[in-house]
Amino acid sequence: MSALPTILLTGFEPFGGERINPSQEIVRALEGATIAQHRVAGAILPVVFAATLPLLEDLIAAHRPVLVLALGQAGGRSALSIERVAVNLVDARIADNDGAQPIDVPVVAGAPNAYFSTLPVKAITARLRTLGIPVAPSLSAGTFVCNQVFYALAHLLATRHPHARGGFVHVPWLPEQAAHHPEAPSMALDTMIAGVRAAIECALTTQDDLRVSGGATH
Ligand code: PCA
Repeated sequence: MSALPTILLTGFEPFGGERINPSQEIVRALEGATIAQHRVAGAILPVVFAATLPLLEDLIAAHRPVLVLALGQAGGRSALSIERVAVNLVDARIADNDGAQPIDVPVVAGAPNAYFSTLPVKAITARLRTLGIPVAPSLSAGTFVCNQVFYALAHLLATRHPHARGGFVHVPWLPEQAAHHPEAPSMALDTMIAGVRAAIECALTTQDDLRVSGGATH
């Protein structure tokens, strides 16, 4: 086992009729890497509502990460989306990979309505922009399995692992996926990998987030 502290990086299997999921490809590329004296452990999650919470619990227990970054595909977005808010709400527009389509139920009954990312969202956005990587802070991770993972992660960290930090980044389609969705934006895999690596490095080396505007008027 490595003596370096661990970062847990998660991605998802393909869903919604796609044959690939860029988040899975990014995890495959970065697992085993060393970033700012930390070792990256990777895991691929199923796009299944029922599986996410127990799986995350097991992964955190096994790796004891100091930082968890979860990744997911957001087809149609043009930039890496650094998510700020996880909501305690599931409202599935499509069925998950197990055929389940829960509507208007909480991720964790009785838990807070929302959690904020504990990663420095603004600093990460600024860093990636300097590197020439399309990026934007995002105020909604949706209400599907990605938001569920983000919420479950934030809840687990807040209630059981307060010293670990965690957040979520949505990534666009890869060009080979966008080719099947006319006019849809995409991003090259190498750009995504560079962006996620820089986001992790920034999170590990930044304690206080930047106080710059990154909000939305609507
Ligand atoms: N994206 C979906 C779930 C899995 C993924 O990669 C989402 O945004 O909820």
